[in-house]
Amino acid sequence: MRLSRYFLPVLKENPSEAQIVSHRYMLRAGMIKQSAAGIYSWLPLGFKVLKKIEGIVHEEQMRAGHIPMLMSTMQPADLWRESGRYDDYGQEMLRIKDRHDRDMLFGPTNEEMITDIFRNHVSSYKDLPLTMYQVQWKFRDEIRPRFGVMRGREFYMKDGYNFDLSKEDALHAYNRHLVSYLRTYERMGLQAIPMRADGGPIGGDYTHEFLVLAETGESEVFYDSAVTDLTFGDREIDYDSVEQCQGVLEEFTSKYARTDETHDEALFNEIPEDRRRVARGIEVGQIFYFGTKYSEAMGAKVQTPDGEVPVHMGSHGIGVSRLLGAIIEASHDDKGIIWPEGVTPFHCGIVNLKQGDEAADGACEDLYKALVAAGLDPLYDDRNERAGGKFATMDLIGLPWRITVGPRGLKNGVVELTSRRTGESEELAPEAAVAKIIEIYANHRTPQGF
Ligand code: P5A
Repeated sequence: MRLSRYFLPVLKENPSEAQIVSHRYMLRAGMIKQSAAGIYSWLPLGFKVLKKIEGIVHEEQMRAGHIPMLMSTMQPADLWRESGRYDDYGQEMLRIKDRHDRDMLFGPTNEEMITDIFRNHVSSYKDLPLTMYQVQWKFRDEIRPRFGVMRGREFYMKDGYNFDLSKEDALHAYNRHLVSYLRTYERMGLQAIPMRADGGPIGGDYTHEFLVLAETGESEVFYDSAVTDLTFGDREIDYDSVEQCQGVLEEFTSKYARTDETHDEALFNEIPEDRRRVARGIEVGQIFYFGTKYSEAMGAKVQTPDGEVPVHMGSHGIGVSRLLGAIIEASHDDKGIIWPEGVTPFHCGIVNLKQGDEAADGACEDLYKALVAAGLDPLYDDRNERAGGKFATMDLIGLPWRITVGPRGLKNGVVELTSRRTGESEELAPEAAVAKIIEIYANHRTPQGF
């Protein structure tokens, strides 16, 4: 993309409504525009990152054997009357009447709808196990929408649902989700710690939240600092293996790590004092096993050799739009965002220090074309602007790598390659800079962006 033809409405001033750094930078970098409290339009740069995150989520879900689909955002109230949640959900549910005076709602989650699909089409235990998921807009009329996309009213969620014959099978699905979530967050450059949590309105008392530690997080958390030493890395895992998934779950959840709702002071005090941590975190996902809560209420049963039984279920959510905020909270400095390679909107920036200079323009064009030919997505700042302004924009929007091209360097046959994270630069031939960028992204293969 050439910046002169892109839509990147960068703000020079700090927007007064933004209380935390991720919200401030998302507004300043022209990523989102609020349309009403807690409701946002995704401008091109924000949309690109949102789709990268969604792409990683899809890849990791499908790797775990889960099946993508898409349900409607509008739901009939009757489904929720069957489960008993229509009244329970209260003011957080956006209720709408259609022209025939029928009660509808904008879905805050989809347990009822997927259970309805299941009971209509599945009747034999031979069709189990089954896990389907979607990435879809949700609406929750939050009492206090705040911090931009972090607590929105309209937000983007990956929500998945498993159907199993027994509790044992459903717990394998639970463990499999825990493993796939660990991989998912690490690919986004995040450490998200699974913590024992509370089922809330979804239900079930077997549930973990995934938390990214951040001072601006809305949840208070208590943990053994040893949990922060754990990383999943690039280990191979067989998602069908009960033992392997169980092993990972035990490794990542046996140390004390809990949200305030489930915190137990006596257990916490058993941790050596120098390892006890009380901190704040951003909840970027949650997994649940709730057994037959919905299947019994809604008649989702399967025929087995021993008769008809209700299926065991769980659901699993990732806050896809919230993740943008979480990643920025975890990765920024006072000049702007620092995107991890896995989710960056453009792979690198190209800054032309002297637009209109024949050598500089030509070198930038060549670099741009070579990167595109390698399947990469560079952002070329070809505007007729001062170098200082170009650098400030690149720093704000946070591309992890920048190639700077100027007539002086070109006389010596070099351009400058700079890391946004460390600020370190090296001079090298343009072809070598391209080769280096290609090499960097060979290890951060991300789904095709928009
Ligand atoms: C699991 C999937 C559920 O809704 N039903 C389907 C289950 N879980 S949850 O924990 O309530 O939500 C899943 C994740 O969505 C994100 N999230 C939000 N993101 C932005 N704004 C909000 N208002 C919001 N509410 C929830 C969180 O990341 C949460 O973990």
